[in-house]
Amino acid sequence: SLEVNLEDGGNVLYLNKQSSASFLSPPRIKDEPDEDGYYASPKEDSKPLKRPREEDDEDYKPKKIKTEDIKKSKKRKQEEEENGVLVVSCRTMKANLWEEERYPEGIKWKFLEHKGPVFAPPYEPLPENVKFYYDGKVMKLSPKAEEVATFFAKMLDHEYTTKDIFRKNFFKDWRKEMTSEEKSTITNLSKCDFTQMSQYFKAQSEARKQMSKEEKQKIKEENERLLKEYGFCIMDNHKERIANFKIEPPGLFRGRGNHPKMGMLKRRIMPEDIIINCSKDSKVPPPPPGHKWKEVRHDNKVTWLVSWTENIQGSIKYIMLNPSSRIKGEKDWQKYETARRLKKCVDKIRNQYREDWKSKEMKVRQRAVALYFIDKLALRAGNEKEEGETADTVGCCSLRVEHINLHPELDGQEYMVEFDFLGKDSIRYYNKVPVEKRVFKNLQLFMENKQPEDDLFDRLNTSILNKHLQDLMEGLTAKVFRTYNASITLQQQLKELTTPDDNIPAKILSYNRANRAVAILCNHQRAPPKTFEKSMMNLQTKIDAKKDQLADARRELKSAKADAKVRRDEKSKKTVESKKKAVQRIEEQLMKLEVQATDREENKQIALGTSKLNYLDPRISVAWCKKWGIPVEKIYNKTQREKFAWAIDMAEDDYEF
Ligand SMILES: *[C@@H]1O[C@H](CO)[C@@H](O)[C@H](O)[C@H]1NC(C)=O
Ligand SMILES: *[C@@H]1O[C@H](CO)[C@@H](O)[C@H](O)[C@H]1NC(C)=O
Ligand SMILES: *[C@@H]1O[C@H](CO)[C@@H](O)[C@H](O)[C@H]1NC(C)=O
Ligand SMILES: *[C@@H]1O[C@H](CO)[C@@H](O)[C@H](O)[C@H]1NC(C)=O
Ligand SMILES: CC(=O)N[C@H]1CO[C@H](CO)[C@@H](O)[C@@H]1O
Repeated sequence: SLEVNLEDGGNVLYLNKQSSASFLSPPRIKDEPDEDGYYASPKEDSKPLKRPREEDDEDYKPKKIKTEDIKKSKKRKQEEEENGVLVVSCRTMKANLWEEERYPEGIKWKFLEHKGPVFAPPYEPLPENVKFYYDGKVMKLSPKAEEVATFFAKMLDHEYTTKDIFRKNFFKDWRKEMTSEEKSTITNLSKCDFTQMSQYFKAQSEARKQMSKEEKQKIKEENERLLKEYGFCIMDNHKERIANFKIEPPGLFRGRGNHPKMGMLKRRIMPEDIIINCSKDSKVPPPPPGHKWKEVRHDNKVTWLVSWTENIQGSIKYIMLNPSSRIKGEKDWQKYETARRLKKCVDKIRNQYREDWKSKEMKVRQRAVALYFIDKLALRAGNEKEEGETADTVGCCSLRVEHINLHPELDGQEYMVEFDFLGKDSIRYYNKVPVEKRVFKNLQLFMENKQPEDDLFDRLNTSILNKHLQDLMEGLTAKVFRTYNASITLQQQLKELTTPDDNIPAKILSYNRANRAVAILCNHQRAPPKTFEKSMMNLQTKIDAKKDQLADARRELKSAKADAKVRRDEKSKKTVESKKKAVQRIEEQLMKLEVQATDREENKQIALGTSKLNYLDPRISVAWCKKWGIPVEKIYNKTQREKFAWAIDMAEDDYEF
């Protein structure tokens, strides 16, 4: 029997328990002969997997990519040099990547020395005149209880503090910090009045904004001192920047979305929580006076310098090197080299999975359809949850029947699959895509006799899929498909969208458009920033003012011209020239503003950062900049330039992904 759900305009078909897939097929294809045997059920080769909820594919560590690639590149460089091809100078990162001594598999360093972390400043009690009230009466809190109360007070204007879960978690953890007397008095959070505290912190942050130049300079100097002392380590023969040498201060956990742990107390990290990693022959950093490290170890198979376990999720936190460091840069470089290898064998892989759609084994068919989704839709393999994240997010392998709807025909297209599920970071993935007939039919088959909450791919899990990917190509993971597709798409888009005669702002607009095409592909959407409307309005005001200015300038030019016609002297000729220039200049400024507005509007709901940082081979962008004479600063900010230092050094203007 067939149930038609009319709520969605009658478009969506839900199968009930007994329904068979063939009901769903449109008459046109229903009775078609099955030329390849794919319409009949494949062999029941195995029972559906019993599996725990999905694991993270980040955890899946493919075999390392080896030095051969590096050597090959080096050889190619050499050949080019010998053939008289101009080779740009090798600077730091390049030199590091190619020339440096390689260590045996798994060894990350031989010497490591650093100063340990910088701890959050100790708690400073509130001044006497800042009062806390309980049930209308002033109450002096003990230092520990007061500290935790200030965390809440600082967030008072935030929506979080109105959320039930947040309040409940906070109150529970806060009570743990109270004296027994406080505990017996303070029993109802709604009776707590944090207003004075909140006002005090607001006044403080206001005061910080009003600081004098000298005071600001002092803070800056102190930060620079800390950076100089703690911000660098010696790893082998290099002085490297450390990414996050300051430990986060305590506070209340926020979490993304409706995280069940929001509001819980994020404890202060003490030296006794800290594991130090450094080499045996280095100077071990001394713990702060009166304290001890939890442990000092000498593990050169890892790249972290300091680690501890945070109390909310129980996850391990690390202090690592800056992305610009040799180790990070090399990893990044390898990632894109892997994606470039995929480019060479992707056709073969595609042919293979298309064959597998017809397999006699259910397992193989499911794998092949999943692979098709990963390739075509850039879906993630498993659900990469944030550590401890409990939201119901899924990836390709963990898709459930309820996450897709099949439409034999929709929007004038055949074999449409409608996806609707929460992906990584609880971002909704909604997409309607036409798929190949075989994929469609297989999906019907996979959904047969299943409940909405059943697994779509019941004979597949992330490890099986990842293992298969490894067999197809060394180092291949679902992510590599994304990286490959994103990078190649960027390259194509840049070629298509860049107009040689455009000026720099227009070229940058094209670059951003190419970037957006990729971000859309990767589903990197975002809610429009809160400040969006306001900043758009400001920009519009500027544009309007510029237009008025232009009109004035044009009027002046016109009258100068009229004047020159009458007088016909050198002076009025010069005036016309300068008025002409003024008009041109204002026109350019106006255009720049208009381009900016277009860019911002188009960017409203797209987060460019993620793909820029994680999926796009930076050499493509750098090469584009070099080719068109665009300063790299226009497309990468400082952080990004540090991360991509290796690419900025390496890529030439004709680099091809
Ligand atoms: C995935 O399935 C395979 C085969 O049944 C099994 O050996 C493996 O433990 C499963 N992995 C996970 C993480 O469930
Ligand atoms: C907590 O205090 C609020 C405000 O005074 C009150 O409305 C609420 O009923 C109290 N809750 C309990 C459980 O006493
Ligand atoms: C990249 O993904 C898109 C979206 O599925 C697809 O249309 C395109 O063909 C892919 N490009 C390559 C080169 O794989
Ligand atoms: C650079 O841009 C990224 C977003 O891609 C942002 O997170 C970072 O703070 C920016 N850094 C600087 C120095 O502006
Ligand atoms: C993972 C780990 O703990 N590795 C090493 C850390 O350092 C100690 C002390 O040198 C070693 O015993 C561990 O094997």
